[in-house]
Amino acid sequence: MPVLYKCNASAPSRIVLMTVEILGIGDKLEMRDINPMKGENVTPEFLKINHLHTVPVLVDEDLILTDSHVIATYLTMKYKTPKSEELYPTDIKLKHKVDQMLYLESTLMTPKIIAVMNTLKKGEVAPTNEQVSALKETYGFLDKYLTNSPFLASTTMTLADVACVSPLASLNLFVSFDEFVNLSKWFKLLEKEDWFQKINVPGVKLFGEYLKQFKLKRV
Ligand SMILES: N[C@@H](CCC(=O)N[C@@H](CS)C(=O)NCC(=O)O)C(=O)O
Repeated sequence: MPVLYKCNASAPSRIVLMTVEILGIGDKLEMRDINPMKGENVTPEFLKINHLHTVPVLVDEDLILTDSHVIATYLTMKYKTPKSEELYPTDIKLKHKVDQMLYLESTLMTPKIIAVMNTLKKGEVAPTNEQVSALKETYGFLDKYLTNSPFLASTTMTLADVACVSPLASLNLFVSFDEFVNLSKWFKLLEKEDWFQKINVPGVKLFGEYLKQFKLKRV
């Protein structure tokens, strides 16, 4: 049985966990918790599996995948469920629109969580002005994609939405996205979903509890 190493508080892990939930394949994977906030990602045993010391990681026999987006697309393609085609379309153009948003998440969203966390760990109580501006720029980018479309890459929900809503819920603890009307509307729509309530809500709550020690001032 493939093993998924994950941390519920971490946005990249939640991308995979929400995908698993939507596909309904929780019984096909063995879940193992690795908490980077407790240093469990830098033990010799875990480094043997992923020398990048990040979660999530999927181990499927001889295959080790160490990126949330790749794990999510892999699982969607490996376990063909009635949701697979909609989540990650095989149509070449649609598929690449989804991929494009996965890369956008990977480059513009999760790295901002890490940057703000590094600032907080240095003793600051809020993101820097530059981080706030950059974050609002990213919120604006997403908002624009949603001007004429209810979802980020297609007319229906895809992995693009799942991948972006996960870090957005964490980033929202640092800088509110309330002023971005399309983004807020889209978030509220996804928030109603069972998979969001089951995975994202408790995961973000855990992250929020971890943040308490930094006396964070939300912008
Ligand atoms: N691009 C990776 C990023 C994963 C990542 O940065 N995970 C963080 C948790 S949010 C982590 O494990 N950090 C621990 C570390 O870098 O030492 C993905 O999408 O899977």
